[in-house]
This record gives sequence, C-alpha cells and structure tokens, in this order.
Amino acid sequence: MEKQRVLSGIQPSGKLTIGNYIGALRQWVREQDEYQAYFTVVDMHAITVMQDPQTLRQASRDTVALLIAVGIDPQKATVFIQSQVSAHAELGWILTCMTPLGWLYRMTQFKDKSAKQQQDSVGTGLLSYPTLMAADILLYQAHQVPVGDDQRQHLELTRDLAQRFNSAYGETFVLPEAMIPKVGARVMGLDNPLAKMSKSETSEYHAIYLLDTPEVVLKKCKRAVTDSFNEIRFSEDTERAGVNNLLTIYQAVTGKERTVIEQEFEGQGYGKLKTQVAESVSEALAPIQQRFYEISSSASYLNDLIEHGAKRAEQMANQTLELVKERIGFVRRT
Ligand code: AQP
Repeated sequence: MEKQRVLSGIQPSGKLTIGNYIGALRQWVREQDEYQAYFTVVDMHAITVMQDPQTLRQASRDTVALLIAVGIDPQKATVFIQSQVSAHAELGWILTCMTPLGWLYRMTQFKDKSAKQQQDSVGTGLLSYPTLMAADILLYQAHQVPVGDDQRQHLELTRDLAQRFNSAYGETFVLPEAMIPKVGARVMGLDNPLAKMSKSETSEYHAIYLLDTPEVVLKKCKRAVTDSFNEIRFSEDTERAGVNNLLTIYQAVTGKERTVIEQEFEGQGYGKLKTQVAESVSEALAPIQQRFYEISSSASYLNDLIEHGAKRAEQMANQTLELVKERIGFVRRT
C-alpha cells in the first residue's frame, strides 16, 4: 500500500533554535519512515516580513543543511526550498482568487500580527499568507499536516479552499487532516520563559541555536531566568516557568523520565541544573554540528542536494498544478 503523504515547512527567518529541533525537526526525522514526507524551507513565507537578501539566502541554505544534519535522509524524504518550485506561487495566486477577504480577515494570526502595525502599512502578504500555505499543502496532495495550535485555523482554511475548488471544478485535491505532533515539547525563551523560544527574536540570551558552541550554550544557560523557590521540579506555575523550561529541555535531550530527573536534582541548586542542561544540550548538538559542517564545507554537495530536492518536489507539484490549470480553463502549452 502506498504511504500517506505529509508536508511540513520551516521558515528561514533566522538561525534554527533548539525549540525548532525539539518541537519539530525530531518529529520530522521519525515521519520520514512512516510517510512519504515533503519538508520545505518556506522562504516565500519568510518575506512577509522584510528580510536582508544575503541573510535570507544563507539561512535557507543553512536550514537545508541542518535538516539533513539532524537526520533527514534526502533519498527518503523530499527536502526543498519553496521559491525554487514555482508551482507554489502559481497555485497560491489561483487560490487567492477563490478566497473571500472575510475568510482572511478572520484569521487570528493576521489579527494579532496586524494589530501591532499601522492599518495602512500592513503588508498584503501577511493577509494572504494562508492561501500560499494552502497551496504548499494542496500541491503535494498531503493527507496529513502536523500543526501546532497557531496553525490549526490556517489548515481549516486550506480544507475549506480544497472543498470549494473540488465542488466547483470536480475532485482535484486531497482534503488534508491536522496531525497532532507526537510529544513535541514547547521550548520557551531562556530570557523570558513565558514566551516561545523563537528564531527571529534577536536578544542575545533568548535562544540556544543549533550551531552554538558549548561555551555559548553554557553562558546562555547560566543566564537563564529562574526563580527564588530553589526547588527543582516540573511545574505548570508561571512563577516556576524558567526552571520548568530548563527541565523540559533536559528531558527532551536526555530522554529521561520526569521522576528520574527530579530525583537526580533533588537537593541540588539551580547552578547545577544549568550546567547539566548546558552539557546535555551540547552533547546532543555535537553530532548535528559535525554533520552540518561536513555538508556545508562542500558548496557543490549542498547545491546538488538542493537541486535534487527541487526536482523531486516539482514532479509532484507540477502534476497537481497542470490538473488545476486544466480544470479552471487555462490554455495548455502545446
Ligand atoms: N519554541 C518552540 N518550541 C517547540 N516548537 C517550536 N517550533 C518553533 N519554535 C518552537 C516549531 O518549529 C517549526 C518551524 O517553525 P516555523 O519556522 O514555521 O515558524 P515558527 O513556529 O514561528 O518558529 P519560530 O522559530 O518562532 O520562527 P519565527 O521567529 O520566524 O516566527 C514549527 O513546527 C514550530 O511549531
């Protein structure tokens, strides 16, 4: 029986963090065996916010190399850069034309992000982002899409668009299902444990990046916000969020049970917790970094990987796009 298809994306909007790794990439490595997996570096989504061209290009290449370095096998999964497969832009436009403005204005992520800006200067891309995301998913006829809470509404919109298209033009798209990611912990900022660790947040002690050296990891862990309870245990209390976050990271990288971890730190101070977390994170990152530097030391090897992924993605994407164009009445090239 043919495997189901799954699609996931990651924005090259900064350097990848251990949040991206623990919350997403590790699951992706597992998914590549269970599913026919498509993993895309969504640079077209990243430009909904102004990006420096050099930095964006480098971040896209580094993200591909890191996906391979964490264990994604480019022979099993299709790893590609979104902007290299022009079908995304084409289907994105077609779907935009089918999307009532009201559907887009209703998106809570748009409401949140646009509320922080002057009404007239909110970019159109921020509003129509979900139609491009719908194109990303529908081009590959993905059955499953792993989504966190913040993307659930966008996936609903994707399903609505697929249904609208199918009923207007005949069965064309698979209706994608939201896949609840397996135990991907949410990692919070070291400087503010009440906010998600984000790659686009630039303050120095906010995030641990996948390419941070052990010295930098230790320095960041030492500066992590904790509390004055002096008690090391997992807790949902907001006052204890800093310690809980360090423990969550420790659990994710060591794979130990919570009770075992709490026993291990019984009677210890926060200094000990911080150095232990730093050590275990650096230990987990070492093989990833080694592989990353191997891959990126050869520009031609990385170029070939990127090209291979684009070709593989294009096969599937163009097949869907051709069918869509046929259905909506575009003239086929002869
Ligand atoms: N802190 C986190 N904890 C757990 N999972 C996380 N992810 C991101 N941050 C954490 C997961 O990483 C995947 C890729 O995310 P994305 O690039 O599409 O954008 P994001 O979710 O907005 O991630 P960032 O790092 O916060 O990027 P910016 O700063 O650009 O917005 C997703 O599966 C996400 O859940």
